Parts: sequence; C-alpha cells; structure tokens
Amino acid sequence: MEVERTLGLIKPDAYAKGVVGRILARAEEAGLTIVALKTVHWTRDEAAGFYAVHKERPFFGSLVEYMTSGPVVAVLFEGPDAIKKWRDLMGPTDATKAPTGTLRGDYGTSIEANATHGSDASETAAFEIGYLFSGFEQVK
Ligand code: FUP
Repeated sequence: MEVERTLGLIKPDAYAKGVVGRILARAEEAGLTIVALKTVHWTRDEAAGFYAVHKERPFFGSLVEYMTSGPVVAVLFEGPDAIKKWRDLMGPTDATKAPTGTLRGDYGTSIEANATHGSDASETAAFEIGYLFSGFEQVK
C-alpha cells in the first residue's frame, strides 16, 4: 500500500460536541499519523473557497453557512492508503444513513452536519492540504 497524505476536517457539529479528541484517537488507532493539526474558524470566503467545486450545487449556500458556524479542526494525515482509510472511517455522507461504528454514524446528525470531511482523491487531497497548511507546516 502506498503511503499517502489526506486532509481531514472535524466539522463544527463535532467540535461543539467535544469529540475532537475521540475522533483523532480513532484515526490513530486506524493507522493514520497526524502530521499537522490546527483549529480554524472560517470566514464565508474561506469556506466557499474550500468547497468551490460545489458552488453550483443547491446546498452550497447552506453548506458555507454551516461551515462558518463554529470552529473546524483541520488535520493532515499520513499513512498507507490514507485517503481511503480516513473515508472508510468517516462512513457515507448522510449521517442519518451512516452505520454505527463510523465517525458520521456515531457523531453526525444529518447530511450537512456530518461531523467530518475527507479528501476523495489524490488531486483533491493536494488542493485541500495546500488550502489549509503552508509548506512549512507540512514538514514532519
Ligand atoms: P463527501 O465527499 O462524503 O464529504 O460528500 P460530498 O463531496 O458529496 O459533499 C460535500 C459536503 O456537502 C458534505 F459533506 C455535506 C454537504 N452536502 C449537503 O449539505 N447536502 C447534500 O445533498 C450533499 C452534500
């Protein structure tokens, strides 16, 4: 398995619930290493830039509103097959359909307030990692 890097977000609903530490522990137990970590509270422009790929979608305005409603923890993960590993841990997008034992199933409440984000491919991981972390911060 190739060692990859991926970008994870712990979203405002999970931050407000106080489950950041538990989510990070589950990532580490799954074999992901935390290379870089910080808390941000996005402006509307910052959230819109991160989700620019979705800007024509009907849920975009609501998503930006939600992602600016509170702090978000950004994590640069590294590990074998990291992109898939973190997405498997998150579970499906809609938290109401996500199984117990996945992060979204355990900590999310809706398709929007779904606890976590993860890059879906190596190209998006490169964009998202660069959006959150400077080159200096990415050195381990
Ligand atoms: P995912 O890759 O699982 O995060 O899902 P998507 O890239 O399809 O969607 C990105 C984010 O948009 C989701 F995390 C939540 C939000 N979203 C909605 O609010 N409503 C929708 O119908 C679909 C996605």
